[in-house]
Amino acid sequence: MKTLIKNGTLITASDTFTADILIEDERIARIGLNLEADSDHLVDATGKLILPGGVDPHVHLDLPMFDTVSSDDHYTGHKAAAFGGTTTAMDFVVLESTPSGRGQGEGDFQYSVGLWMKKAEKAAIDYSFHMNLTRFDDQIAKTIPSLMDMGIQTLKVFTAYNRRLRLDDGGIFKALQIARDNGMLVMAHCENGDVIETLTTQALSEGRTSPIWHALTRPAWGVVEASLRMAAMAEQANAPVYIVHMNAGGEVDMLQYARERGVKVMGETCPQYLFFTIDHLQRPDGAKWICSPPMRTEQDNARIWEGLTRGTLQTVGTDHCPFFYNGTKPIVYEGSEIVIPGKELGRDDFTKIPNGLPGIQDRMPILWTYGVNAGYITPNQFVAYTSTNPAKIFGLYPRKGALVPGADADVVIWDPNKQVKYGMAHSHQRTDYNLYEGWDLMGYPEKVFLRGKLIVDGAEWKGKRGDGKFLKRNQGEIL
Ligand code: DUC
Ligand code: ZN
Ligand code: ZN
Repeated sequence: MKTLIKNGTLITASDTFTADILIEDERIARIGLNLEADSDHLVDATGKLILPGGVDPHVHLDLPMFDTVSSDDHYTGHKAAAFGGTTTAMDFVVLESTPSGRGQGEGDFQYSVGLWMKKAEKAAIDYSFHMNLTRFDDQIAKTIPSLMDMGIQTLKVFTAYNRRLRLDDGGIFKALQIARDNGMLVMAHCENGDVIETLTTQALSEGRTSPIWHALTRPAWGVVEASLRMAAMAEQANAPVYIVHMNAGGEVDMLQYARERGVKVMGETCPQYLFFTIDHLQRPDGAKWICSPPMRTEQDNARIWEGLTRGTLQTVGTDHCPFFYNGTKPIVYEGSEIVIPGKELGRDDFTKIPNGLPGIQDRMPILWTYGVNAGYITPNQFVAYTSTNPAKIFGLYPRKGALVPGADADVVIWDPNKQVKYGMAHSHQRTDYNLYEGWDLMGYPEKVFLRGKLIVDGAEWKGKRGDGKFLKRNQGEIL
């Protein structure tokens, strides 16, 4: 099957030029001027932009949390992603123990990946996994490299969530060394677990239970300090590290400080840290903005923008981890009523509010209007942050994140003049609210191809469950 897209303006991470693209089956076959081919489909993209499909390096689909689960699964979350121009998503495997018991190392990894593979059978876009490294012992250490055989070359570590997800610094340091020796990459959630634990206990004992206390018990200095600590450990291990969801201005300062000294540290931010502040948690519906790390201040927003403008940061992911705001009231999704317990679980206690926000669909359209149109980043930086850089860092480039012959034909036709009053009316994220309700957008995906198949055509969904493929990843690049 051949599709010829004529006269579009191609935007890559480095160039902008007018050309035609010929797609043959699942790949880009040719790019050039005045291409002629007897194609099955001809698309006139005059006045439109052509982008490589977005790559979201950080999502949490079907993730059990507290007494519920994140409300998008590998079908609904992927469908929403596609409507926002994203054609590859990476989520995190929870490290479980085999039913026969703990400490089996490779067995636990295989078992856990198997559970996630099963969940992802309904995938609608391409996907891969990171492994949450939430325990560390000799057996685990020995078997970490076996993850590479499963196409997983990334380990996520946490400096917070004491006694649940956190590793001590010794474990993190050894994980960095193992990653270094095997061409793997450590991703780090940086907060200060001890400070959070102490402040949370104190807040609860003083009866402070409202959403704002979620932010007040997770101070910005904790992430600043933890990010610098992580960069310092990476340097001492001579390993690269990727810091997820950078949220504080001081954290970007630490990233810049470390990178200027040659430390192989890379940083990701997410749209919520560019637009929202701790004040949103003071609203009556403040629970909608509860995620970890929390929202900060306008000064932090500004410093993170500056990090994107200057290129201190490398990627924009989403940390998409949606929950219903009112999980007692059904919504209609694809014609069926659905309700999943959500933020109301923590009505009387902020520590019981499931942590996480929707954003997998919002990322590219919101960043285009409020990043590119607003003059913070160029269209090429937009492509770099949302597609090419994540593809490079996570070992998918140039199969993903590139408009070149031979690449997967994950192609977005983007209408830069399309005006949209954004919000629930446009959202396919399976939850009952959208953080960007009523925001005016200019520029929006018009058609989205996944490996040559048109899966989004305007407002029409043409994809289906099972269209998405698991991507075995190679060693990535250090940017
Ligand atoms: N933070 C969240 O808010 N949700 C999921 C995981 C995380 O780190
Ligand atoms: Zn995290
Ligand atoms: Zn996350």
